[in-house]
Amino acid sequence: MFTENKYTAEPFRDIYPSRDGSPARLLERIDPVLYAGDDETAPIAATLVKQYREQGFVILENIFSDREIALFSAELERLRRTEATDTTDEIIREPGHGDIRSIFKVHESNLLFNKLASDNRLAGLAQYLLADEIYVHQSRVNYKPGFRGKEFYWHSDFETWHIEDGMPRMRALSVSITLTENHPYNGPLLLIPGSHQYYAVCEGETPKDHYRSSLKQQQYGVPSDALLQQMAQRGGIVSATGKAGSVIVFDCNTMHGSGSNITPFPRSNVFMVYNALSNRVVEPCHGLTPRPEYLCSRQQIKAITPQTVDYGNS
Ligand code: 6CS
Ligand code: FE
Repeated sequence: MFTENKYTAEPFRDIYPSRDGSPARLLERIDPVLYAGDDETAPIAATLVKQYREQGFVILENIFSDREIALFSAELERLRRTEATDTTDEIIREPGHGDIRSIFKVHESNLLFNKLASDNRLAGLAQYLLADEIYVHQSRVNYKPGFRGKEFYWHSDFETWHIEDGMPRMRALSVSITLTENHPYNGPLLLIPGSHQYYAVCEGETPKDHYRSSLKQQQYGVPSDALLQQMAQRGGIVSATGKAGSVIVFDCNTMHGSGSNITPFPRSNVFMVYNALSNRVVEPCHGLTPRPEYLCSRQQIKAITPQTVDYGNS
């Protein structure tokens, strides 16, 4: 599919086409996974860097202390209570009963999570893996409440961020901090090892204001059953279980999702999405209207300086 490049009036080929009427298929990834130099200067063990490069994700245990997790969890509970009746767009509610599903842009709206965004354990690692200055493309807390927390269907974040936000290349990653125990049974993040090496072209046309439905239940920008089966048969499926205080680091293109939570045990995580400054978003694909700032930093792109953060009694 060719689209006009307004600068050169030359058609340029989108190297990661999707939702353009072309058939569902897997394309080879063109971008590197790891932009960093050698593994020896990494802030994490070389074996973990190797795992991230080969699998598209790595689970780091015991990164945040019990006291830090208690602070983050108390803040999540405070937000859940104080935002109970709030109708701002940044708050996404579960379909039906209306429990809070996600709150976006917490790195801007919340002092504690603003500090967390520059925490060296997260931002320093992202800066190493992406080998560039970084900024927060998106942040959110996912509550995945007990009893009725709904699933997040399979998707590649990059496919959405490329098509709907205009993220040019695969030079971004997510970190998910587990605030509650992620058990095998309360809707943990599911990831397909090695899936980051293939770009799953999705069918269908993006509806207007797609985010108003996709953040509750995603139906566009999801892989076909056949492609999902192919990737899962090739790489298997890993359930990112772990104690609170773990950090799941995953590449922007790693296929992932999570099941519903019908247990009494919430599965709450904080997500920070770091994008390389050289990969800042441009216009969305297919002439789509840019998504709101709380989903995609566009007007407020600020480089992050990783630092040691003392959360004190904040
Ligand atoms: O549309 C997005 O940006 C969001 N959707 C999902 C399911 N994952 C990434 C992101 O939070
Ligand atoms: Fe996602």
